Amino acid sequence: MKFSLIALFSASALVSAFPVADPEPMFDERQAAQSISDAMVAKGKKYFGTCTDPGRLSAGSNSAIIKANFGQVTPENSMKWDATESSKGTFNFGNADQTVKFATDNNKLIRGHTTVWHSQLPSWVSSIKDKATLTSVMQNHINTLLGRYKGKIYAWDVINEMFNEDGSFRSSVFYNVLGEDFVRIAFETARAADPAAKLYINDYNLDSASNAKTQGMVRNVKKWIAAGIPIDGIGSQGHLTAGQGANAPAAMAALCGAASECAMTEVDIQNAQQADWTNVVNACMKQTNCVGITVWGVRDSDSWRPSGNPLLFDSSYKAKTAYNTVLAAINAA
Ligand code: 9MR
Repeated sequence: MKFSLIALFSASALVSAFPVADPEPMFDERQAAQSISDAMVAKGKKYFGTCTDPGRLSAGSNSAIIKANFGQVTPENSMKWDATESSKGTFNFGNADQTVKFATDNNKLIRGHTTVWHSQLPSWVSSIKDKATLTSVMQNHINTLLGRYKGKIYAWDVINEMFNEDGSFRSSVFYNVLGEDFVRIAFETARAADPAAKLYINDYNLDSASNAKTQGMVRNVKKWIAAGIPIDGIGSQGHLTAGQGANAPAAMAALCGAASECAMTEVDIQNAQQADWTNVVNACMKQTNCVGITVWGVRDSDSWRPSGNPLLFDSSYKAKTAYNTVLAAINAA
């Protein structure tokens, strides 16, 4: 008796010394009624996805929500150059491996993001001045990333954000040292490294068909594909603000007409009206070669730009009206 009282006391002392987090809400309370990814697949699309990474996966209800409601993940930061090869030839795949493991364990498609990008690029790369060095550095980086996950990645964003707003080529170490040829080098290397992966060129502000940037993307991708460069798809990131969804269907029609497939890759909508979400869904549903939509995060408060609550789940991980609007638009398509 004495012993068990002590045990009881020590157990409660332990509890108060190390308070455990409040139990998570019941599954039914926080989950939306139907998976938007299953709804997409039922309509012939491949997925509805979100970005994530280990820090998110181990926090709150993110894993549970991704498992239940999404069918694809994009590593938000863990596959970027600064995360994977911060010094030349020394690779770090800790977080990327964990994200890939979560996705494959849970049957989620993966969009690899991203190999050639001017941002989050270590200075040892951006300071390279000669063609031969930069070519071999790009080839080694692409080979190492695509090789490591060969056969596990549905699509790679091989090149990210290479256009200016006027449709010309952005000044970056890649363009400045190699000229337009960096596009060929990147895609040919990627194709050889993982022949099964769909190879994408990805960008933002492709949200209206009349944007010079959208037109520059369309014109150049058609030209590159005609020249034999192995580009499979165009990704439109879709970082939108209220009202912009209205232009999405025509923009996707233009982009999807330039490559064998297309996708909306990083969607978030600040201060969205419900019509914006409906329009975004329709923009993909109306193009037979649009394979899927990815939102850039699970809950509003974890967004890279949380103001204007741009995502589908609120800060308490509850599915928002936006989630149900998306679901209804998919089911109605
Ligand atoms: O969401 C990402 C954020 O956590 C990073 O700090 C940021 C750094 O540039 O990148 C964000 O993701 C970007 C994506 O990789 C490419 N398109 C724009 C996204 C939002 O900035």
